[in-house]
Amino acid sequence: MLLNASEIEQFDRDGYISPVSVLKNDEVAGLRDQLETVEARQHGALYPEQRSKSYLLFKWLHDLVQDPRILDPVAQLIGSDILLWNTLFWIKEAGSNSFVSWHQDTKYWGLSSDQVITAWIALSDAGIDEGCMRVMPGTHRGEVLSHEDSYHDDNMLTRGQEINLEDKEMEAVYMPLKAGEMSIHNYRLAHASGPNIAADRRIGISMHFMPPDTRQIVGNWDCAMLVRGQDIYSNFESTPIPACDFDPEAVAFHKKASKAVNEVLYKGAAVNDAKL
Ligand SMILES: O=C(O)CCC(=O)C(=O)O
Repeated sequence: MLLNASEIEQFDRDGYISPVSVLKNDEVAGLRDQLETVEARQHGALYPEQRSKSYLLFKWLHDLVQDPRILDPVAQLIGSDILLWNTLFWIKEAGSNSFVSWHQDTKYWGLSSDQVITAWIALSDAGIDEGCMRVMPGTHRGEVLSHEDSYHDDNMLTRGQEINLEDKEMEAVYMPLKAGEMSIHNYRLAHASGPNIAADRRIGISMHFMPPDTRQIVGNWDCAMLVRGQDIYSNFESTPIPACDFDPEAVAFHKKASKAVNEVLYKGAAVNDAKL
């Protein structure tokens, strides 16, 4: 499952790689079933606060983020000492208008490193009709662009933050994925996604990995999970290991962790409409 030299070169030049095969069909079906069983118990949806730092709530996700098929390519890109900062669910229901406006995550996550990367794994097909991600190649090497907060109801981002790319949209590249595949992008790369006009839900999980010398420079406290190698810096508090889904100790920690992420993401915002 290792990346080849031209994929690594593309990642450096363009800021993304897609698709990378990770899970077999039966594995995808098993994970989707675990997620949808929880949703069914909760009247059909995750609660907003369950979208982030969810590897503390779901044992299966805690296991998934340590899968060598995900970590081997990540290690090729950022080195063999790896912290997981966050995971986020990105679920667009069939026929929904949910979208993600053009943005760069560097602007909002409060992380000091240029090397933070997002691995986004599909638990259902995520093609153009399903509203897959689009990226603007090379923007990870430029400035952090100016963002406006729109607070659009259908925008899945916390503040509906948006870069105006106007005439550049033609240069954007779609990253369609089959269920079980992932894309990887640098968190400074401008990215967006459109509505889901297909008949199935689009279920994605983003996993945010960083080298351990990264610091949280906006929030007073933050946590992360060491998924490979060593952390000689201890800039982030280590997260507990959930023994099962909704392990009480991990759930209590998740409350503090997701609140801390929420405070960083909404720092300076006019409105906190608690999308996470
Ligand atoms: O799922 C999407 O469409 C957007 C995801 C995203 O913005 C991210 O993973 O950083």
